[in-house]
Amino acid sequence: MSYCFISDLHIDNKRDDIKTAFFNFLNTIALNFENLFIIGDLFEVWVGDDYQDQTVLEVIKELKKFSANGGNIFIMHGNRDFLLGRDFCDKFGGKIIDDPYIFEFNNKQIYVSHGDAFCTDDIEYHNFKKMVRSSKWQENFLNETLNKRLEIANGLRKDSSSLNKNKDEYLMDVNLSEVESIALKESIDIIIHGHVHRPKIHHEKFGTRYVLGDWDKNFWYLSIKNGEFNLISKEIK
Ligand SMILES: [Mn+2]
Repeated sequence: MSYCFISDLHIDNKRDDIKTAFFNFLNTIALNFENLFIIGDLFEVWVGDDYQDQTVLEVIKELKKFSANGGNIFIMHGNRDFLLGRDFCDKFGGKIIDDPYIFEFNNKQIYVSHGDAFCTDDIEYHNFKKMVRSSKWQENFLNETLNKRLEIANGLRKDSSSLNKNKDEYLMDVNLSEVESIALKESIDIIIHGHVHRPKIHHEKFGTRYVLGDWDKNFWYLSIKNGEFNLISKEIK
């Protein structure tokens, strides 16, 4: 079995370069893998599966091509696109997976998460997450008109970026004791996550933690093929 992991593309209609890099990736590198895992923040924002601009339609088309070639697509929610739903995934035959997603590979327990759940020092963010992940909030939000939802999402985005500006660096990274305690509790050997935009391979007490990078000047993916793990980055031209 071969697996490819990506996260934090933050696609929106302002970054054509990233969209294009993603489509190139899907039509070349990704074809070498049976399973493509997009583990959060494929999109910069998601206000409901009924929102479809040109960018969204193109993404659906390219993902559909990938599954038509026999590839499996797994989608995990990120902190920005947590409203991605089954309607969206059905359009290209993708499957939504829970965060965390745990699977066994070569007798190793692999724990896959977007990564925001590890950042427990950022209490403000976790209170916000608790609110927007409640079914009540989501139901109310999705009942608003599309324009109203876009307006609310814009407001939330501005709030969070101004809050984050004043936050200490450590708040924006994982809390290592949280990571260790989860790994211990679930007997995990390998953790794969994104979110923090600090791509790196960490050798922790429990095993290895692969942190994916966000797509910006470079794109990042974790390749699991022939039993080997490789965190790879290439320039976006
Ligand atoms: Mn994120």
